[in-house]
Amino acid sequence: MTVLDHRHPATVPGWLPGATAPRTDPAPLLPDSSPLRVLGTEAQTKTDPALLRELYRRLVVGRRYNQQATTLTKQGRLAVYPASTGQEACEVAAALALRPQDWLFPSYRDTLAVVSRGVDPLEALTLLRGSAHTGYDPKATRTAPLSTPLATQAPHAVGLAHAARLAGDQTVALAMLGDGGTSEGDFHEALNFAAVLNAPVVFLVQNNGYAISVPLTQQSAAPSLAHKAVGYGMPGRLVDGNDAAAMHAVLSEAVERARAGGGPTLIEALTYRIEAHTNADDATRYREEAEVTAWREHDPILLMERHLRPAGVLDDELVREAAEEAEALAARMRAEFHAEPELDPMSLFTHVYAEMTPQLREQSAQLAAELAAEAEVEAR
Ligand SMILES: Cc1ncc(C[n+]2csc(CCOP(=O)(O)OP(=O)(O)O)c2C)c(N)n1
Repeated sequence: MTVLDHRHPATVPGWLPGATAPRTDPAPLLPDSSPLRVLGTEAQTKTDPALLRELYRRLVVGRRYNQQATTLTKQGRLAVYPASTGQEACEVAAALALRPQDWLFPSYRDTLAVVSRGVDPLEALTLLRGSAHTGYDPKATRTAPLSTPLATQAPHAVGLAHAARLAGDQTVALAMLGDGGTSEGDFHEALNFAAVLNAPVVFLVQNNGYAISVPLTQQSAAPSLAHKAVGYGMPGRLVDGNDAAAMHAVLSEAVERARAGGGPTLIEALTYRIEAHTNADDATRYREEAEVTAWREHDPILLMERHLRPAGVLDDELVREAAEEAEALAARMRAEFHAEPELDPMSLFTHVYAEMTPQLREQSAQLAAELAAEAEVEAR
């Protein structure tokens, strides 16, 4: 069998010969009409308590990581930080669902998934400090650089997954995107190739309601983003993105299905970006406070506390341990980010064009003059 073999026999009896007949019964690919939940349902009782505790611990540490990184932007220690506050369940479940040999393809909002995978926080945030470098070794960590151009990481993930399958190894690639990213051509091309090639790749779309200030209603008229999977011939899954146990269940199932040769899955996680888009954005200009308040009540950590306490899975000791670990991480971030990053502002102009444009030459001369003037003042 080659990877290009048609997998689905023609399903329309009596249709003309050739490959034009519909090849897939869409029903099994359709997402559920309501998002999957585990916490507070029968499924919670069947979930390994050790996994639930681990998810809780990572959520608490992840929340503190988000808070500390946001504070570092206010102190000028980080140039920009797109916080995943409120979306931590997606981030930590993504990291936990992968095996060490798998590859993660994150977007700029997914540093927590990268850190939760084991990459050093300082290294994971290098790019967001203003460096042109990724900070961590993608090959050693099996983690692609944070992608700022929307959805470009999706075809990269498909290419890597397809190559791994051809090489006969057991690697799965997970691409993380936002709802806005699903309007990009790269997203569609990636899904199409992934399904046609039966590549071992999972697409996780965190639908946090907004692409900066653009609400989803102005982005897509589809019944859900998960429905988009059907048109490409892969299953779509709809999940409560703030339910860490549900996120872990859906992601693990999709990752292991891909590993077993079952092909790609598109997962839409319904979640909410509690903070502004980045520290450079004012979210009060495009959304109501009541909306934020409602989502704060559906917070991923709160949800776990609400459902795991009565079940006896979460106790004071774990709450204290998680809080201590979170504070230790925050203290380490404060200490390590204290030093100024070694950046050469003039490097802004290198590797942009083989030959600089007249405008860039002018701007580069202007910056060089400003830096020289600054140095002269400092030398006095
Ligand atoms: C190809 C491309 N076009 C435009 C932008 C500018 N841009 C940066 S973030 C963003 C919104 C993305 O929203 P979404 O995909 O929902 O992700 P979120 O920020 O909510 O995580 C846009 C349009 C970009 N980074 N890349």
